[in-house]
Amino acid sequence: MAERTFVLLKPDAVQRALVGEILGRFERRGLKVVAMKMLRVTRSLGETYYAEHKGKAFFDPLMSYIAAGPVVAMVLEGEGAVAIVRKMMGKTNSAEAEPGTIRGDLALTIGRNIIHGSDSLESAKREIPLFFKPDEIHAYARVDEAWLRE
Ligand code: D4T
Repeated sequence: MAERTFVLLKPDAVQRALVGEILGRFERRGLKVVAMKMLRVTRSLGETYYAEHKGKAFFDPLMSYIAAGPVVAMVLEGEGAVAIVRKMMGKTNSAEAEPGTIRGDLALTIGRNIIHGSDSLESAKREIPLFFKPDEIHAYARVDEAWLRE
């Protein structure tokens, strides 16, 4: 069954011009982009999004990092999308991420790990509405193929 996952390309991914590189990996794998936008994460959105980490030592640096510049948010669709994206990203701590993964190839530290992807279907269901209204998500099957062929 096709499922949807939430992916956020963090400010350093955008600033380092890695959006195309990362997006290309997901597209080549066969995942469909069904929603995408560039935005700034406000303090209030950041606190809601990372609510589970409030009170931890890394929370304030994490807030500054996520709000430091524009991010690219997206919803990816495909069979097993949640687990596949997590596997493609590699470990949260980029220093331990395997070569071949996004973090293992493109990032060095846990504090600048360039990307987020939902860790479960439940997380995806919580995160997607924080960033997208229902009418901003475009079911791939609804694309008018006749029009594209002309
Ligand atoms: P995100 O949410 O960025 O995809 O990360 P993960 O889902 O892989 O990991 P997480 O929730 O445990 O961490 C959220 C975010 O906080 C940063 N972080 C985390 C940090 O700077 N220092 C730390 O010790 C931890 C645990 C990195 C990711």
